[in-house]
Amino acid sequence: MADAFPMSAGYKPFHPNPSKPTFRLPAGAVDAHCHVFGPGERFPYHPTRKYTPCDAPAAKLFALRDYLGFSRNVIVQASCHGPDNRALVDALEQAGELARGVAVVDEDVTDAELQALDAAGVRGIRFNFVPRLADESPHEVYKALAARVAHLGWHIVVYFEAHDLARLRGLLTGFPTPIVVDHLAVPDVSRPVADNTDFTAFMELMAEKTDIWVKVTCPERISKQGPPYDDFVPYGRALVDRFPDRVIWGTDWPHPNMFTHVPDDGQLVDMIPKIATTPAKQRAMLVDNPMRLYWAEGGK
Ligand code: 0GY
Repeated sequence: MADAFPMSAGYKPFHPNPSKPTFRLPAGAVDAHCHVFGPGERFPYHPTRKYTPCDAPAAKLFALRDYLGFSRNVIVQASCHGPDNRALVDALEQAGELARGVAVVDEDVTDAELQALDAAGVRGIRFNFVPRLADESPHEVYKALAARVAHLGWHIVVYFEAHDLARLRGLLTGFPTPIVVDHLAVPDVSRPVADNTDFTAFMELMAEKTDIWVKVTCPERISKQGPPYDDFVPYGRALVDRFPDRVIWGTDWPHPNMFTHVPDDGQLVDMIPKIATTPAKQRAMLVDNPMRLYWAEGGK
């Protein structure tokens, strides 16, 4: 039978057999950026998607969580499922208290649907400003959605690239919710940290607005050098050192849109002590911060 959802050309599936990390994660560590994809037969990919991933079902994610030594996951809706959050909700229902979610919704979402997502464990919505992944909506749409989810105590996750900060700054700082920025705001890591004006502008924004958080994630797609991603380290460390209470970390499994290489999740975990250089910083980034953001009512 023909595959209904053939992967995008050149797309590399996730690592079949990642290494066991030598770094021991602190008890209660949260993988705060990961995805579930399909399986397409049960949860079809969205007609508006810009890529078709490999299936990466919840059972595989939870097996990886246990293998790497994490306790919990924050599962982020990716663009290939559009605003159809069924695969996400199914994963959250399977995980119970061990996972929270970030959904994607459009302006037609009803309050009852938002309430149902909240009951399933969703604590935020994601706005994707990366053109290769999503088409941008009029900014009024984002403002209206942010106002609606503020009532639920949720936050907004934003994915944009460093050069776009100046354009988006006014929109982002107007949201009445906390903001969580994906993947360090995607800096150009080929430049020294101190000479990178886009990154400096982002750090200044974080200094000014104390309800902006950042994910120190995705060396596999931000690094220009490839594994072991040494060029990513000074950028991650700069954020952890300056904002230790507002950084979170995640694997980004199953690493959508990798065309250059297949990341080894164990190797990604082994980067953590290079970025968060003391046990106190590691505990903040991996446990205390994501628990505050996603399990504010207390985790079991
Ligand atoms: C990520 C990164 C990517 C994909 C998506 O929504 C998405 O499809 O976020 C990417 O291709 O950079 O967050 O995992």
